[in-house]
Amino acid sequence: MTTVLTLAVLALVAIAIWQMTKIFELSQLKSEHAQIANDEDNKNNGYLLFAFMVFTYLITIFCFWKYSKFFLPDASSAHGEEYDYLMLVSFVIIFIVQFITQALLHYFGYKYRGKKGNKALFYADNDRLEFIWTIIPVIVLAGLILWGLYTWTTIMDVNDEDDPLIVELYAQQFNWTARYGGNDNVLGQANVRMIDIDRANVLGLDEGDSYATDDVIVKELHLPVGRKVNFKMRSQDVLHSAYMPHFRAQMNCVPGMTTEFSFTPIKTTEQIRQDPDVIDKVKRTNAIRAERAAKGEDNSDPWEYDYILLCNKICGRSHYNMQMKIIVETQEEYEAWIASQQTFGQTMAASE
Ligand SMILES: [Cu+2]
Repeated sequence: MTTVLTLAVLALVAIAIWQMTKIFELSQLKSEHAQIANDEDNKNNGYLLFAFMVFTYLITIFCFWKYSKFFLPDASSAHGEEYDYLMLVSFVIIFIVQFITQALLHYFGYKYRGKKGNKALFYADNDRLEFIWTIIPVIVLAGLILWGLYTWTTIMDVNDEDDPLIVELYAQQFNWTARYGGNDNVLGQANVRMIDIDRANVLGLDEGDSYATDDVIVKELHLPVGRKVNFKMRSQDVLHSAYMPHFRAQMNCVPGMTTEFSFTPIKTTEQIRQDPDVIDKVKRTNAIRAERAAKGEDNSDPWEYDYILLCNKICGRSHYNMQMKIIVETQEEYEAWIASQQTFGQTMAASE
């Protein structure tokens, strides 16, 4: 690393000296070798401008064609649809505007390139033109911002309407733990100071709190489809971020406080696996894995598509692997699963 930095510094110093000598030469005003652009240079630069525009358009089209298969599938949460739509409309507008303005910019750069004897036209102002190019962006941007603010406040409104399932997401370097409120759907009090690893009280639940006794602590997040979930996020050590891309959900987990996010899953894991884009992605991935298996390499087991909770704040060395599987299932499947889990009270009793 030090070697790279030293080389970089040396290279930069060399460039600085080279540039300084050039400035010095230019200041000498030797007309023969003066580095002032002539008609030929201007023409070349004009063509290069055009070429650059074609290049940016082509690379954009190429990237869409080649990489759009890596996009996330359609949103699996109720609010996600609106969120995606807002994003799509914003991008379409940006694309149209950038297409027109970049074309004009590069075309005029070419058309009015420097030519000997050419004189710039002095054009004071045009009120109507200025009015048009001010008022249109004002209306479009105001519309987008208002719509965005409305969507934002709707998404960020965490309330207790519609009997939401209460789930705690607990972040620590470098894993996730989930906690359900149990039969009463109320989370018991908890604090990092009450963590007792020896007695398996990994989340620091208050053993004296009757609400905590029936809490269920798990390493895999199960959610019933169609029911609103209110997440309460905590962190044990540093800033983490609970990121559930398929549900268009993300919320920071901050040590010393509880943050919240709420969404309703609308597609089960089984349903998302039937999505054509997902089927295609699984096929491609498993083709790579089959190749690996043939060569006897690691990481070659067939892969199944799953929802996932990721950490989206670089929180330390193993941040990249801080994840938890999310399973969205029917109400019956969910009930069967939660009933098969041990409660906090049972775990504590077992550790006595
Ligand atoms: Cu993290």
